[in-house]
Amino acid sequence: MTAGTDAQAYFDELIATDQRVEPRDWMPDAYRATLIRQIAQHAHSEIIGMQPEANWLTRAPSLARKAILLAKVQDEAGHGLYLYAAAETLGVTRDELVDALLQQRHKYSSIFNYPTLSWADVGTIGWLVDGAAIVNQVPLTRCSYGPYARAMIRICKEESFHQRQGYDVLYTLSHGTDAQQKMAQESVDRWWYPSLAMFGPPDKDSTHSERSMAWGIKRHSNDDLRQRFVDLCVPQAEVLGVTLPDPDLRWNAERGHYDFTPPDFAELMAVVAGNGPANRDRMRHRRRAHDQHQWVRDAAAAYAEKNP
Ligand code: BYC
Repeated sequence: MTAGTDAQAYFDELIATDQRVEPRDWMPDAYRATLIRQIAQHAHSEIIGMQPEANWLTRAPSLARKAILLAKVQDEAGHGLYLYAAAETLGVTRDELVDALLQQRHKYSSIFNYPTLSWADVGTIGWLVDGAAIVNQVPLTRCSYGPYARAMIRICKEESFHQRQGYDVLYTLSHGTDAQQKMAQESVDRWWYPSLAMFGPPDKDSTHSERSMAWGIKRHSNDDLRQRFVDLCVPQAEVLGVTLPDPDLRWNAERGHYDFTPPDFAELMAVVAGNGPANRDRMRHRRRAHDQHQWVRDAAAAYAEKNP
């Protein structure tokens, strides 16, 4: 359908009746731009997000742990590829998206700008970072844009497996020797607030939430999802035997939720602006990998040309 009153009415009807918008459908330019922005940021996060865990591949404590971690990191590459493919259905090319990341015109999740200092960080990333991603992304399986919603179904299934492997690593450490318990606790202490910051700025400062929710792209606000995540983590931390590093964390019977200290949003904005502990390393590594693998892209293009 082409642009015009009918096309707009059809789009409005799809959104109002909670149906899916598909690539063939007319959509407002701002809806398309918002989706490209969010899906691309998500894809870049998966690709950059391979680095912190890959740092421990050569030092995994057993063959089984190494094989599991290798599979997880490869899944993340796969998630990036599904998501780039979903973004491409909106009329943008893979090259444009990759360029936008390399030239830092696009963002990726703040969380991947923190370093992985111990083996326990592999467990904590699975538990908290994949855990936060799942809370954020399960509602995106009902996103109004069909290709993104469908990619999310598959990604969330794999991430729930990732989350359990992280939980298992941490559970083993927190029920191990004193040194292992200390390592698990120290890791949780470092990752708690950056994980809470993954949900984005507080609702009052969120640029896109209101419009994205009206379009059925986002289904819940940043603060609502952050609260849901805290409520889920508290009982899990008890089973793990680790403490969440917030002295003000307590059940509020009136609200039916845990009260908690929000993350430092000034730190979030500084990390997003490029000044986190590992931003420069992450981008340097990504650019180097991109350059070193130019030959793969050239070979694939030459093969495609010879075999139309
Ligand atoms: N980090 O208006 P707002 C994974 C930006 S990876 C960086 O609230 P929105 C995994 C935001 O983009 C999964 N930037 O934005 C991989 C916006 O900037 P622009 C990652 C952030 O879009 C490997 C501005 O701040 N998941 O699971 O309504 C290993 C204002 O924010 C952040 C996704 O990407 C941040 N934390 O809501 C392990 C989920 N927060 O674009 C695990 C998909 C905000 O105006 N994305 N910004 O320049 C989303 O759900 C939403 O985009 C967000 C932000 C909730 C992140």
